[in-house]
Amino acid sequence: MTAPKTWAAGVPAVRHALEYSLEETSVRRTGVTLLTMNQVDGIDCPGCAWADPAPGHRHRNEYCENGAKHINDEATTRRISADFFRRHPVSELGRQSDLWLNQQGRLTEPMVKRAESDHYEPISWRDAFDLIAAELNSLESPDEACFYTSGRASNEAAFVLQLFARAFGTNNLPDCSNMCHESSGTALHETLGTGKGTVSLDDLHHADLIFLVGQNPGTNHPRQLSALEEAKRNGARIIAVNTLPEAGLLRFKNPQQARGVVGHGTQIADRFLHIRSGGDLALFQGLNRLLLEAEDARPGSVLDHDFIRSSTSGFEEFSQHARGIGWDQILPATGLTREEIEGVRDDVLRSERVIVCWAMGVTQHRHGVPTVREIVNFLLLRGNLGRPGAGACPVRGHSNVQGDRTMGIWEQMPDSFLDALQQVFGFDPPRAHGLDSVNSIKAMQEGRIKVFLALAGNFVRAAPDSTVTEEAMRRCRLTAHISTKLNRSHTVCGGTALILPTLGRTERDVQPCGEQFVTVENSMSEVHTSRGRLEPASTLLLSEIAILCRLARHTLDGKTDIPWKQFETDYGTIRHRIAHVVPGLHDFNRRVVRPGGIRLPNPVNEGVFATATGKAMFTCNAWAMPQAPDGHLLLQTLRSHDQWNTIPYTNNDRYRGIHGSRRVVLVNPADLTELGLREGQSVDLVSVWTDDVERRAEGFVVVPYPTSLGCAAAYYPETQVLVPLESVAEASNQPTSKGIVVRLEPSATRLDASPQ
Ligand SMILES: Nc1nc2c(c(=O)[nH]1)N[C@H]1C(S)=C(S)[C@@H](COP(=O)(O)OP(=O)(O)OC[C@H]3O[C@@H](n4cnc5c(=O)[nH]c(N)nc54)[C@H](O)[C@@H]3O)O[C@H]1N2
Ligand SMILES: Nc1nc2c(c(=O)[nH]1)N[C@H]1C(S)=C(S)[C@@H](COP(=O)(O)OP(=O)(O)OC[C@H]3O[C@@H](n4cnc5c(=O)[nH]c(N)nc54)[C@H](O)[C@@H]3O)O[C@H]1N2
Ligand code: SF4
Ligand SMILES: [Mo]
Repeated sequence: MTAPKTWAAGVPAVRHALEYSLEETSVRRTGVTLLTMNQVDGIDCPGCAWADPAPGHRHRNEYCENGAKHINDEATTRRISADFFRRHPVSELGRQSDLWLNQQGRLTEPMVKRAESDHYEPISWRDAFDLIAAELNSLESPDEACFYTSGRASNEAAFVLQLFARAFGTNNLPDCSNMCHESSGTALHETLGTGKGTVSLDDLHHADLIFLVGQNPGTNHPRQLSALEEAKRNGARIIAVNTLPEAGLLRFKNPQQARGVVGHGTQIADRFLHIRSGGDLALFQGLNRLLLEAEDARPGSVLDHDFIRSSTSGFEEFSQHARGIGWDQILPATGLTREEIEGVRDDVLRSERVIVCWAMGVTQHRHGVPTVREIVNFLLLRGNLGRPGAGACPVRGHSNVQGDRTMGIWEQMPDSFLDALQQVFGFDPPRAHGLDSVNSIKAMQEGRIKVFLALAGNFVRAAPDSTVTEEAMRRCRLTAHISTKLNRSHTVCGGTALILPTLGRTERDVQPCGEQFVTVENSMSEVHTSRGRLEPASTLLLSEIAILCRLARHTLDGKTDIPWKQFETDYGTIRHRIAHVVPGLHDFNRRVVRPGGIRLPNPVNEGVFATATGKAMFTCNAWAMPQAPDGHLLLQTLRSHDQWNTIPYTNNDRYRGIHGSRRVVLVNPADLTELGLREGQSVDLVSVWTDDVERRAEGFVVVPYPTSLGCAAAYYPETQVLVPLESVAEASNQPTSKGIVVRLEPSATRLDASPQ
């Protein structure tokens, strides 16, 4: 272990990215992919959903260290052949680590594992489609199938998948967003009438004050740091709210600019609030109370009365409720002093334009929805919505997670979308809401879901309660994964299991009508193209769209008039239909190829609030303070600097000074003393839940770390086993990957045994 870093990016970051790329791929492939990454007409980074600067303002190297790692993880020259599966039975693969499975390289041909066998064996594409179609058509109801999507899928693939699922007859469309920003979507829909953020990159550049709440941009959205640096040059102040002093929140050395490469870099956060786990609701409640009191003291000078009157509802009730929350509630819940919160109020009062950014440190708590609602209250008070330099910025994870939702990947799409599908395609889409991720697992457990098909992702590792989830998955009659790389979900098989290998985003996609591109939507609602450049990893790969269209043809067999064959040969024909279904994408084919693409309109920015009251809604949110009983801690499960979600790339976490192991638990030194634990000790993490089932993750090394008091941190997905399936956020049903009550027990596991 070394001391945690107090700065992010700069030269070592670029060097690490290149070291990783040279190890994984040939020099030429690395160069081709990186130079076209995030350029107009190039490959959209398959990493996070951060937006690109406007065309003409992009650097030659418009990517970050982690973007380079993600792209090279896909562009690896390692291959998994049929022989690999002959050598490795599924039972053995199931014992390998997530890191090892990913390191084996790209999947190259369709494989099947039949009920009586412990091996995957080759299968032709045609037989694979027949097999899935036969299973689907033998179901008693279409609702016995579910179709999972991970946010890397393109708009076109996502649209085709939901169309297939709905034409088949179900809205069972769980997705990774159920586990990611569902709490944001739920709260924003209710209060603003849209599930999306309201700001652009340009807004960030021109804000006076930016909050970064529960997010780690240095690792998870590195180019956000460039935007923050620009905002600071324009005079913005930045307030970071986090349970950990993350490297990227403190200092940033911009590798794209000479002054970032030498010197001390930019101090990003002007104010750092070292908050208790789950204290953000109370923080914004305290802040809102202070703003109301400042208005009392100087009437007419603090709140935006015009905006409140014309555009909001519920202010009076909210105002009364907010004044009733006492400092004896706010201070213990946040772990902050009153002076610290008053300091934030003063920053707010000095700022005309305020943006709040947030991510998993907010959404993955039991009270994630009320926390986002309270952030909205905060923005409404001073009219920080719908005008330049101000607004709500839920920072999205996967590169196209937002686009997938726009395309209809949601178990509860509104009737207006279903009506449009009906009009364009001439079939009756099912209207009853389908199953989300957690409810799909419950349905598998109960034998109500029999077929599971995934478009990308690693569902069994992304979902909570590993033991329960894996058992549920094994109860399915058929599991099928459209994937680029091997992961644990391929080893947790239903009666029959299929691997359907596909092109990655880096690869050239040639169809009978010529070379195709796809489109994606970033966190700021900009829809643009992505065009692969590399030769496909294998000649047997099909594109995601080809796989889905052929599956739809085999399954539906003439039951609809949907032109699946045409869709497969020319993706422009899919976009042509999307243009008639999705508001804001009219004339999609022509507009999307323009440099920079299309910015989808956000009704909030036009003063339109599609809420129950037709206005932006103030809400009254009950105060909450997550608490662990004596001898316990609140655990957050988070990402290291060297992983993509469920997939570790190495066992290091450079910015946090951790090397060589992921089975570590970060604990405040004062908590260690109180718990009688010491640095380097091996402990088991045991979570506590109402059902009395013991959930245990074995063999973690204790690392003293400046987390806030009472809060521990360990990596996901290794800690997934600890999160009870029943432990979900109120109203959004999102698993609580943060704020899990655990105790640390001295471990009986030998450290070198390195369990899964
Ligand atoms: N390199 C890389 N980039 C990624 C990903 C990846 O795996 N690797 N994943 C992508 C995806 S899908 C997503 S959703 C995003 C996730 O991006 P993040 O939300 O940044 O992801 P986490 O690693 O979960 O980090 C949560 C952050 O919130 C803080 N936190 C935890 N609990 C609390 C709390 O109660 N209050 C406050 N204020 N802070 C808290 C943690 O200390 C940490 O800094 O990243 C995307 N980008
Ligand atoms: N405990 C805990 N659990 C969490 C979280 C947490 O913070 N803590 N975070 C949650 C969040 S925010 C998210 S988004 C989910 C992530 O959940 P997922 O999106 O399901 O997981 P990933 O790890 O991103 O999926 C990686 C796999 O996607 C496949 N893949 C990669 N690229 C492509 C492609 O181009 N096409 C296809 N077809 N396949 C591809 C590869 O096979 C790879 O192994 O996990 C959630 N679960
Ligand atoms: S910030 Fe996100 S989208 Fe941009 S290069 Fe890095 S990983 Fe890719
Ligand atoms: Mo995510």
